[in-house]
Order: sequence, then C-alpha cells, then structure tokens
Amino acid sequence: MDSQDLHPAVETAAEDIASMEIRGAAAIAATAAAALRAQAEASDAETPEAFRAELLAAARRLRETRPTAVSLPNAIRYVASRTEGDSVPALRESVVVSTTAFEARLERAQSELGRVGANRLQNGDTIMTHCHSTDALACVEAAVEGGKELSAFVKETRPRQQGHITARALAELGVSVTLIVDSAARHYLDEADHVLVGADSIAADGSVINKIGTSGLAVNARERGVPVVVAAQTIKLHPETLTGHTVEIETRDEREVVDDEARAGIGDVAVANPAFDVTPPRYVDAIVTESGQFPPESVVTLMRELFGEEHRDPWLDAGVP
Ligand code: RI2
Repeated sequence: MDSQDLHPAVETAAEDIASMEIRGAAAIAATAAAALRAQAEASDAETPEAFRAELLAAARRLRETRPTAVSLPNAIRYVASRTEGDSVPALRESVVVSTTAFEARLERAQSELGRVGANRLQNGDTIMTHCHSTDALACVEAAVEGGKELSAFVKETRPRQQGHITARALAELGVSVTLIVDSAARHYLDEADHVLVGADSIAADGSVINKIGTSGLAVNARERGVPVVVAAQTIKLHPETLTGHTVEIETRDEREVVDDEARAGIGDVAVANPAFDVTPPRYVDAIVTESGQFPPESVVTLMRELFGEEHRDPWLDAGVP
C-alpha cells in the first residue's frame, strides 16, 4: 500500500501535526488515535494482512511528522498492541475500541495529574511558565477550582509565541497574568514560587525534553532557588530510552525564526531553529503525572512498570509487515 491509499483523515492529521495546527503532546496523541480509527473504519481491505498493512502505513505516516513528542509513537503502540482478531471486522472493531479507550484515558490522566500538581500550589503563589502545555494548565485549573488565587509570569516563547495561548488560557481561569519576553525570565524569577512547564518526552534518566528554552529557565531557577515542576502524563515517558536510545530533537523551518525579507537584510548568516532542548534531571524538582509525583531520578521505576524491559513497536519495527 502506498501513501495515496491512506485515508484522507490520516493525511489531514499528519499535515496538521507537522504544521503545528495541532500541537502539544497530548493533542498530538489524541489526533493520531482518531486518525487510526478513521483509517480502520473506512478500510475495505479483504484480508487481515491487507488491513494490518493499511494501518502500518497510516502509523508510519503519522509517526514521521514530529520526532520528539513520544506521545505519538506511544499512542500508536497502545493501539497496535490491542489490535487483535482473525477477521477484518474483528480487527476493525478492536481498533475502534482501543482508540476510543485511549482518548478517554488521555483525558482522565490529565485531570488526575492536575489534581496532583495542584497540591504543590499554595494560595497566593506565583508561577512562571514556558510555552503552552495543557498538562501544566490542568494543575493550575485544579488549584483555581480549589479556591486558590494565583499569579503568573508567562514567557512568550519564541519563535512561535505559544506563551500567548498560555496567557489567554490562564487569564480565562482568573489567574493574574504578566506576559514577558523570554529574556526577562531571570529578572522576574525572584518573584516566582514555582516554574511550571510541560514535557514532550521524558527519558529514563529523568531528563526532560521540552520546548527550546526550558533548560536555560531551569538552570536559572535552580540558581534562584525556585523549584521546577514538570507536568507530564505517563504518555510522555520515552520507553526506548530504557535501552539507551536518545531522543531526537526536532529542527523546524528557519523562517519561524526570521522571514526571508528580514534575513536578506541581515546578510549571509546561518539560522538554526531547534524546537526542543534537554533539561538534565538535576535541575528538575518534581515530575507530576497521573500516577503521582516523582523525583526525576525515580521516573525510571515508573517506566519499567508501564512498559516492561522489552519494547517493540508492533507496526513500526523493521520486518513487521
Ligand atoms: P501538552 C509543546 O510542544 C510544549 O513543549 C509543551 O510543553 C508540550 O508540547 C506538552 O504539551 P509543541 O507541540 O501535552 O508546542 O502538555 O512544539 O499540552
């Protein structure tokens, strides 16, 4: 099967994820699951093998879009490991059931995580945020629902300024928001009680891979004595890092940093646009998940529990049809 046989919903989902029309690790995972369901429901495959081949092609197309957000392969892994049956209708049904269960689980995990994260926030606290994370926002939302009043310094987060989404969302929750340029973060850290960020991937050693600029913020926060809290559902845990793999850092279009006209005015310079960076565990105080709060160094125990020692991508490993 080649790419033109993919269901249009798969192609649309892949394009929306690649262009960041759909973004944030949780939303990416939910979109991938829904696209796999659309592919399964529309399939007119005549044999189980043909059906599996279609889903494999869809999974590959989705996976290639954003290499750093591990929620995407984890979503595919979740569905693939539950795709069972001797006939096409049985296989189709299993995909519908598992993708629906996956979406429900994502939502549940985020609200459970929010309740855990909210326990760290006291009435009158000020947080500092970076980028836009629905997991981090869930912590604030739960705290506000619990009657706590909060303030926030919101970093705009160059180059795509997703901090604007956070600023709007926090203001809607009733949080008192001050939007700042990224380089003002250290200036205001003395006034912050917590740095609260999300994650795109978490490695077995507790390193946090999140939007570019997170690591610098964490180092400054440590120097200022401000705790760094990472809100991340367990779908962000990167199982392949248990066996020594590293997390690929996505590099995006240079025009996100500077447009063609401005670049021509600058002259002959290189432009780099890495989307994420790695914050070593020593700069992170806690990783908040739906299974509770963990010091980064002990997240490996949770990973082993959830993924075991052996991990395969049933649809994606070489040699699988
Ligand atoms: P949630 C975002 O990346 C940010 O780095 C954010 O912290 C992370 O995804 C997690 O987002 P991007 O997709 O899953 O904007 O918590 O590049 O919503």
